[in-house]
Amino acid sequence: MTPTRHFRIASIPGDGVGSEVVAAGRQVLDALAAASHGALGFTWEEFPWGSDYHARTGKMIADDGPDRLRAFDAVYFGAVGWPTVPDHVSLWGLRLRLCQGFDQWANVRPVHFLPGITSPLRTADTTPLDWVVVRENSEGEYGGFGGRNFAGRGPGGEIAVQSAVFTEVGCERIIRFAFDLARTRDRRKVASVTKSNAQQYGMVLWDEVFARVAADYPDVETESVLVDAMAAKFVLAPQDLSVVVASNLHADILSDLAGALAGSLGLAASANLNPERRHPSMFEPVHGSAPDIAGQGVCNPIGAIGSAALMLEHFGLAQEAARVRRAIAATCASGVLTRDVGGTATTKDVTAALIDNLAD
Ligand code: GGG
Repeated sequence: MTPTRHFRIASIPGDGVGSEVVAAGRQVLDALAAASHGALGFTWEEFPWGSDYHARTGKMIADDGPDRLRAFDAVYFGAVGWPTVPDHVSLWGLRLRLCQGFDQWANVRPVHFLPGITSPLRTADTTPLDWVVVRENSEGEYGGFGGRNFAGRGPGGEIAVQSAVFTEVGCERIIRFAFDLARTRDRRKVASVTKSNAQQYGMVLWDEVFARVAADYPDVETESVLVDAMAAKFVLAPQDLSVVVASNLHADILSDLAGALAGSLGLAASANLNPERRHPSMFEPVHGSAPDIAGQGVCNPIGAIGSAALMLEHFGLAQEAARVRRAIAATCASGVLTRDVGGTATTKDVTAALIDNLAD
C-alpha cells in the first residue's frame, strides 16, 4: 500500500559523529512510519559528501550535488569539519554552500530545559527556559567578502579584510520571521541583538529595520540588546527571553551558549529554512563533528532527533513532531543519558529507548 503521506529525504551524514546521529534520527523516523500502518512513509537517499569525499575528489560535494538535492522534500544533515581539511574549506564547501545556495535564510534554533537534564541555570526559582534563537543565515559576517594582501609589506605585514554584508531586504525578512514566530508563542517577545555601537553601518541598518518592523507588531514586546550584554542576560535573566534574533555570527555563538545552558550542545536542534519553499530546507543538530568522540558510539543523538522533529513540522506533521518531542522528554526523564549529560548510555541505547517511548 502506498503511504498517504510520503516524503523523500536526502541524508548527508558529513563528518565525524554526523554519521552516528543521522543514523539515529533516521531510525526514529522509520519507527514512526512503521507504526503508522502505511499512513506515513519516508524514502531516504544518502550522499557521501564531506571531508572523506574531499580526500578522494578535492571537493566537499559533487559538482551536481545541489541539483540532485533539489528533487527532495528536505535535507537531513549531520556535521561538517574534520582535521584533514581546513575548517573554512569544509564549512564553505558544504554547509554554507547548501544554506546559501538554497537560500535557507532562516536558521531556527529552539532551546529549552528537558526533564532529567542538569543545567547550570536550573535553580528552584528559575522559570523554565524556553527560547528560540533565530539566526540570519544568508549574509552578515558570513557574506564571504574580503581578501588578503601581502603586497610590498614584507614578512609579518600581511593584511586581511573580512567584510560583513547587511542588506535591508535580508534584515527585514529575518526580523519579520522572528516577529511572526513570536506571535505563535506564549510569550510574545522579540529581542534583537547587534553590536551597533561599534559596528556603525550594517548593524545600525539592522537596528533601524528592527524598529520599523516592530511598529507593525504592536502586540509583541521588544528589546534591542548589544551582543555582549545579551551573553550576560542568557546566564543572568533567561526567563526574560522568548525569541532572540541576531546576525549570522552572533546567533551562531549565542545558540551554542544557549545549548550549553540547557545542559549540553548535544541536545540542540536546528532548522535551516527556505521559508518560501522554493528550495529544500535542511535540518541538522547545532553541534559539529566532535572529532574527539567520533566513532566511539557515545555521542548524544538528541540534537539530531530534535532536528528530525523540526523536519516533521516542516512537512506539516505537527502531531508526529510532538510525539517525537514527548519521546525525547520521556527518555531524558528515565535517565537513559549519554555522557555529555552525565550518563553512561551509548548513542544506540538512547535511540532504542527513545523509539520505545514513541509508543507511549
Ligand atoms: N551541524 C552543524 C555543524 O556541522 N556545524 C559546524 C560548524 O562549524 N558550523 C559553523 C556554523 O554553523 O557557522
